[in-house]
This record gives sequence, C-alpha cells and structure tokens, in this order.
Amino acid sequence: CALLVAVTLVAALLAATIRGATPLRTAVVGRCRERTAGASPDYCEDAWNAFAAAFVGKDPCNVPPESYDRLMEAAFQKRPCNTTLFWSKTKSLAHAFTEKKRCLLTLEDTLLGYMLDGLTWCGQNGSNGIFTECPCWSCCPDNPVRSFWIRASAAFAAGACGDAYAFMNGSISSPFSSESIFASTEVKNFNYSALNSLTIVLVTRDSSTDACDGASMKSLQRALDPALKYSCRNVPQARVESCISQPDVTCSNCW
Ligand code: AVW
Repeated sequence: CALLVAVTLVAALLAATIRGATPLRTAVVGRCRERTAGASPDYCEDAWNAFAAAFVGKDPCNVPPESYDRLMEAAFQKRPCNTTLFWSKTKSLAHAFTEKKRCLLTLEDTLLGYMLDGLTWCGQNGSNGIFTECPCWSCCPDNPVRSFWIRASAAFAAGACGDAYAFMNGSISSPFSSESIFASTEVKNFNYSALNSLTIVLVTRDSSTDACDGASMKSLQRALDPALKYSCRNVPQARVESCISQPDVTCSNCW
C-alpha cells in the first residue's frame, strides 16, 4: 500500500512537472497576476508560454537574447516618458528609491522585470524540464538568465523617452564599465529621437569625491549622442537615503 501511495505521488509530481506546474512557473505566473489584476486571465499564461518557449529543450549555453523576442512582444509594456531609472552597481539603492518614490521606475519595476527579478532558470537539450541549477552569469555568454536581462534591458532602454536618470556607483574606479549591461546594452539602445536628457546620479560614499570628472564618466559621455543633454551629479549616498525617507520630496529634488 505504501508503495502504491509513493508511486501515485511520483506520477502526480511528474505529470504536474510535464504540464509545467513547477515552482518557477508558480512564482512567475503569480507575480504576473499580482501586477495585472483586471487583465484577461490568459495574459499571464500566454506570457509564461512565450517565456518557457525561449529556453525549454535548449542547451543552457545556447540561448541568445533574441530567443526572448516573442516574450517581449507578448508582455513588454510601454511606460510614461520621464520615468526611466537605469542603475549600474547600485541595484539595492535604486530599488529602495523607486519603492518609495513612484516618480521613477527601474526595469525591475516593470511587469517583465518584476516577474523574473532574482530568479534563475534554464532548460536542457532533449528535455522538457525546467531547471533552477543553471550555468552562472559569466560561465557561458548565451545562458538563459543573462540573455533575458540583456534582451529586456535593450527593450527598456529603447523605450526610454523624455528625461531619464541613472544611479551609478561613484565609489568604484570604473562606474561606467564596458562589461555592465548599462554600458554594453542600454546606452547602445537609446532612442535619441525620443530621449531628451540623461542625468547621472553618481552616488558617492564620501561627499568630497568628484567622480563625475573622472575618466570613466568621460567615456560614458563619448558613448552618447552629442545632441543628448547630459548631466552628472555627485550625490552622497546619505542624501539619497534621506530623500527616500522623506515622502514629500519629489524625485528631482533628491539631487
Ligand atoms: P551591475 P548592470 N555575475 O550592477 O549595468 C553574476 O553591473 O550590468 O549593473 N551576476 C552578474 C554579473 C556577473 N559577473 N554581472 C551582472 N550580473 C547580474 C538592467 C547581477 O544580478 C537595469 F535596467 C547584478 O546584480 C539596469 O539599468 C546585475 O546583473 C542595468 O541593467 C547587474 O549588474 C543594470 O545592469
């Protein structure tokens, strides 16, 4: 009898896995539903199917960013102008900021970014399974997680219009590092006919640092269209934190 129960349980688990009811699916579809209350009930199922189709059955080192094109078409949402906040080496501060100040949005505040932030996923050649033990970020370039963030960041940057902002880390030697997604993907996908200005908030630990004048930020300026209005502010982290804690201070008054 115990054997029968065990066999039934394993069979049910297998059937659920094949139908795609994995913990990852539950998390992703759940986050999607949280953010799309009122949308068609199929919306998040369709988004999940487009997401899974990008990597299920594929070698986890051979999923290029274009694999997510269909997902982008299905679920990438437009956002208002003047709301884009990029970040590089300042993830937790940027997220703490947008959680309290709704005037700006990071990629992870948009539907797709929210659905997948902090998760890991991959498939395997010849299998319809979904796995969460996967090649690391830089173990092979075309891994499903890295490719997703590259593809989503390209769409996020291309959708930026009006005045955009970036939190960068003024306490490291190369805040604008060629390996970062901000440098390698986002800056290269700006739509200059829609973007009016880019303000860099260079977050410093020591208020006397002037990293805006450094070589790294000069290389960022060279990578931008000269017609784009560029400005860079050295802003002590304590000032950003104090701004986060003051509900009445609007975004642009924080720097
Ligand atoms: P980041 P980005 N190993 O702070 O400019 C493991 O450099 O790249 O900011 N994980 C990594 C690695 C690595 N070598 N490199 C990057 N990551 C992951 C999307 C890791 O999760 C938004 F729109 C790290 O926290 C921002 O404007 C994250 O990538 C822009 O792209 C960011 O690394 C931030 O990308």
